Amino acid sequence: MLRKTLVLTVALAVIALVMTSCDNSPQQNRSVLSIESLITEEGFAAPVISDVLTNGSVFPDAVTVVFQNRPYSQLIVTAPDRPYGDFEIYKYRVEWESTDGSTPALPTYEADMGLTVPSFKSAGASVMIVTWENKANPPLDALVGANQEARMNAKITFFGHETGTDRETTIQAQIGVIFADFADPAP
Ligand SMILES: [Ca+2]
Repeated sequence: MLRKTLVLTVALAVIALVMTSCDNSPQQNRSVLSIESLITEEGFAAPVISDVLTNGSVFPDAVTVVFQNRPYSQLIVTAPDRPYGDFEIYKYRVEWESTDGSTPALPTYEADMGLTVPSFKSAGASVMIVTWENKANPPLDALVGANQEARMNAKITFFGHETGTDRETTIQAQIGVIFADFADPAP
């Protein structure tokens, strides 16, 4: 009887150990990066209203992303002045998917960025998702002067690492974009 109990206890201990290791932080970082908000330049959640030509000029479109860096576990206590635990975002990639069923997706765009998200804090940046080249070339240039719109989904992947490690961490967000030659504001 005693023996059975002992075996059961050992088995439970093994399960607990396995669960603990599964529960370890993603990629063994001590912090977890999450996206607090992703909004348009006008301050809306979505979609991005992208005018392909505005008063005769082509302008790129950006979104504002805010990241949050919180410790993975309540048990982890890092001194605020310790660099380890901060996140550095150094690159992002925009991949497009057509959602109107006819317009071909824009080419993938990648750019450098430099944003530090301190431990226990939030930090934001403006990132360009639609470039001047995108609007000056097919399929978007065909929308100039046309009474037509194109809809796409921008999947944005941010690349970063926790300070003190080379381990790459990625985090994704997406936002819908409507392209058209919208009415221009008064110049
Ligand atoms: Ca316009």
